[in-house]
Amino acid sequence: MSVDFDAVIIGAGFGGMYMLHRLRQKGFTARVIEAGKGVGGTWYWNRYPGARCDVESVQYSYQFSPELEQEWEWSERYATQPEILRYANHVADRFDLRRDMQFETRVTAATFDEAANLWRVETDKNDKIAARFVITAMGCLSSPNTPKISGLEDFEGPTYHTGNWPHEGVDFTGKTVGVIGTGSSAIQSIPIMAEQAKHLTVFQRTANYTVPAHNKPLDPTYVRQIKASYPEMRRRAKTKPAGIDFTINTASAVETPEADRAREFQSRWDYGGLGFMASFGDLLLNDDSNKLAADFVRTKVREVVKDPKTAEALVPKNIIGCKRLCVDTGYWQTFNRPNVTLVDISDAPIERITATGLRAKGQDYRFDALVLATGFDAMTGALLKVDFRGRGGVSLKEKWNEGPKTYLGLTVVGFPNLFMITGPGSPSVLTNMLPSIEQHVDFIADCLEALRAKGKNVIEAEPAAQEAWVGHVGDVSNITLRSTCSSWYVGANIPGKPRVFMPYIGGLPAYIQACETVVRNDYEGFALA
Ligand code: N01
Repeated sequence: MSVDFDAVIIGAGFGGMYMLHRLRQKGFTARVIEAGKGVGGTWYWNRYPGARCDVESVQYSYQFSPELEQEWEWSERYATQPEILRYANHVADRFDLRRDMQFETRVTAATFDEAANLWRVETDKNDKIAARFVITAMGCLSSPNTPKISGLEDFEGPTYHTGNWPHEGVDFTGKTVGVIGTGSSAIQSIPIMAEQAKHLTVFQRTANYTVPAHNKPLDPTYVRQIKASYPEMRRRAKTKPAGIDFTINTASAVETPEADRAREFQSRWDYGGLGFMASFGDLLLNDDSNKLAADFVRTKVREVVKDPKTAEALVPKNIIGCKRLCVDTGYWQTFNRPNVTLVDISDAPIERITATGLRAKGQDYRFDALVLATGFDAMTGALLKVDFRGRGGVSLKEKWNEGPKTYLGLTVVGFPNLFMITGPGSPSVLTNMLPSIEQHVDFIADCLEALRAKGKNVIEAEPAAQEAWVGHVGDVSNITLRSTCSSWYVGANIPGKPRVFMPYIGGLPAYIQACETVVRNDYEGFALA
């Protein structure tokens, strides 16, 4: 039985683009199917004001091509969404990727044909494609969550979701705006929207931790130094749990003398960014250490926000690092503006959306436009929108009824020849996504090449190997405080979603080692046929 392509790749974000490039280099044929009109994935959809990456631009970039590294010029410490999208388009042009991409098309179903050992892929444009392998590159945060608040359809003004922002932009000048949510997307967009809007009302269910970005234009001397030593920086980054090259202090916060501790927190704060969580080695392991870091940030809120009642509402109450730490520019300062109101809804959910705004805590709020900064059905949401059917016609949805189970976050028992880039059970969202994506793509491309060399055309995870990996992912997550609180990491933001800590928290170096051992032992844990 003939195949149309060796592989169908779903998604033209950073994962899908590099996957196509690597497969071509190895002589495989592939077709990328992408729902959007262009490349970029996350950076194609998340166009809300203020969107930028919380990993520094020189690190949030591909490393597979030294030429690309040298020729691309990042302009700021943290790149904006438009700049990252320009980079994605540059990569697509430079490596001539578009000729194997089909845009404005959604994969709706993929069924494994056991007789022919291939996948039959269907799209919303009525394509029927036969491919030996299917590789998902759909992103971990790509299925926007619109909460089921009653009356949402009654609102007469425009409603925007940060994860699916209009491409032409939105001008809030002279408008009153309501924002639901205070996660990373909200924390980045609220300061910009507040500058434009006549009045901004922010509805906050959970106060969040945020650290200043101290964003700035990149100094040409610094860029020259980075470019002269890119391989060393990338190598160092791969030895760090998050795949980001920053200094990790392994000392315990509680065991460090108070003055030294305060100095460490303050210097991390002054430097800015996600490295704050690396101030001490036990912030996510020891309640008391976590509280010391949390209290440091709580003090900062009170120092910045002038109205004591608003400041207390903005003080985060849960553990620091439970949710992904946010990185902001002027977030708390925004609440000192006369045109911004914070409504604390932590003790009572929004009652309903109305034609003119919303009703919360017995009070009606009116606004012209509503912004939902309400996040995503993370890690499994996009995957389960496709009707994947493996052996015996069993659906992935059924298989993951009690939460996702994978071998290495890459494959699933009963779904031969299906690979996931940054799937649940891989480090993905707990790391710098770019090096994690490249590691997965290289693993998959090498695997396909090894199969070809062996004259095999089917690879499938073995049940015992998957059980062992799922057990390991669970065991390491139980060591950290992160698994003890509610976040999208455990699916807590989606009503009815099984509570499972989805990403692998053992760190990128441990994960790379696990994958390398599997390859060295001739694809241990996989059955080849
Ligand atoms: O989404 P979130 P996000 N009523 O889930 C609230 C990445 N990211 O889009 O916390 C009222 O964090 C919800 O409240 P609560 C990053 O990994 C990266 O902001 O559930 N409120 C919360 O405040 C991040 O972690 C960058 O109580 C409701 C908010 O909506 C991830 O994307 C930038 C509600 C959702 O916050 C997701 O961030 C942006 C309801 N019914 C995002 N339902 C970078 O810098 C939800 N909420 C790379």
